[in-house]
Amino acid sequence: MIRELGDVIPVPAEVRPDTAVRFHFDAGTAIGATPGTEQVAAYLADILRPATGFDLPVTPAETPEGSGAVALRLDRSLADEEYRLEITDGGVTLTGGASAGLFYAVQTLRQLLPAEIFATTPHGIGWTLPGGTIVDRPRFAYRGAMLDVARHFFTVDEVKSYLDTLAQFKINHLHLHLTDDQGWRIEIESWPKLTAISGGDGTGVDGAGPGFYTRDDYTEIVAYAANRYVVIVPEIDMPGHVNAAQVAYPELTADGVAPPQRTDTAVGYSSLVAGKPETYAFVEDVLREVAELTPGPYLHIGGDEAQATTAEDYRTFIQRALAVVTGLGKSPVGWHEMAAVDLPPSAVTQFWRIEAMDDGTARAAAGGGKVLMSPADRTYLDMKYTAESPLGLDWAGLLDVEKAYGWDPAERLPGVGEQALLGVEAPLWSETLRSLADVQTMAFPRLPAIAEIGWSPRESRNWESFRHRLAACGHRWRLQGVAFHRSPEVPWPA
Ligand code: IFG
Repeated sequence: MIRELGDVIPVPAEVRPDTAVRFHFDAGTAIGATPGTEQVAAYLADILRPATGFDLPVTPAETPEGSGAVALRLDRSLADEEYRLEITDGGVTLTGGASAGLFYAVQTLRQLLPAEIFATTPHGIGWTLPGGTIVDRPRFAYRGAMLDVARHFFTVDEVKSYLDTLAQFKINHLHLHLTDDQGWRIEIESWPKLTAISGGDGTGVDGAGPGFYTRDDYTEIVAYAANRYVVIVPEIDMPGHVNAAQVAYPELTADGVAPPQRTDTAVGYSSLVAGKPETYAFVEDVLREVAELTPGPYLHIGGDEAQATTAEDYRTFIQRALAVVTGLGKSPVGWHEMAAVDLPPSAVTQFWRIEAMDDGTARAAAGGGKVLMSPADRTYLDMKYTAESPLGLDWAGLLDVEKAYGWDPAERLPGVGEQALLGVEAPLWSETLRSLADVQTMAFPRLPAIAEIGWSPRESRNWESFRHRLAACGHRWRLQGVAFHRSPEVPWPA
């Protein structure tokens, strides 16, 4: 069964089918890599070889004409993430503005092959691509997912698996929520007890989340993400959500007494002390060490649910924390409460609540600041699909696939239009999650909906088309061992 050229998630910007044309991969197909495309060419060969059983040799090709039937080339006149995919009887040409665009051309090409391309052993099925041309580019620069590894810890391999799947939908940022009341999940050499105590046994919700990333682990995640053109955004949540830090270092509390370890799911009860010098020694050391390990431009400082911090202390603290981040040469990201203070130009406000009006975010946008849209009622993947969902919460309402798809970030907040938007991000909080399968079940198929909102032209989005394109993902996820929710909204094949 030949797929339609536009049968891709996210739906491409321009699809020009040529139904008179097909391209068939066969044992003689070669891949030609023009200068600068070698890494993506090797990646393309790697992902096609197992299921096809073809050699698919990669040969250097000075020009596309001199290459094999599949040619990769760069065209610097395109934007980095922009690509062109041209499929003719005689060959396939993948053109990218940079390697990222080429990588996305490969993701699209793979989606146009039969689902069996995800098999790990050779299948005799015909490896045929529909003919025509796709020209594609993202609507927003930031298409993100967030994984809460504090309430429940997920191993390096589990994070890698999540990266493998989300990269297929052209998601290009993974925000790791590394610290919270229940656990501290990243090693800080200058404050070793943060993980020695609050990354150890018994940490996490119900004590079920022990674990932390060493500096090497975190570096491994960053590198793995980068090879999939995903930027890691680390979050150190402050001044609230700090009980785990205070258990490890009581000097971070007002009275110097360590609070009890917390394994429940309450929020809003802990706070750093804005008036104590120890607080800023802590903040400076932690953010410096995280910045050293983070090649990406963003450091997320949290800022949410600081009910145990007075408004004045909150402003004092946030202003100093913002200065530490910009002093490290990074762009600060914060949940939208941060917009209570005047923000530096590079700051990104992450909108997360469900009230339509939030003048802090609108004020930040009016000041030229960028906004990252994560309205909980549309993007929080820890919301239950239905009341019967065994996993997840429901404080922001139930979130089925159609609701996750049927909204637009430019219409969400008065005063926050297209130009103010950096993009969208789908957070997945882990209070109720205990395994990678739980993460996948909550993320798929709703994360692809957020990915399409972040990537595709607004006018090309269509629920009927999307739900049918989603149906084709079911077989692919099964072949990859990715758990997913068989939502009745999607016409999954038998
Ligand atoms: N809100 C809290 C999270 C998490 C979430 C669960 C934010 C920014 C509810 N803060 O969302 O820590 O508990 O849905």
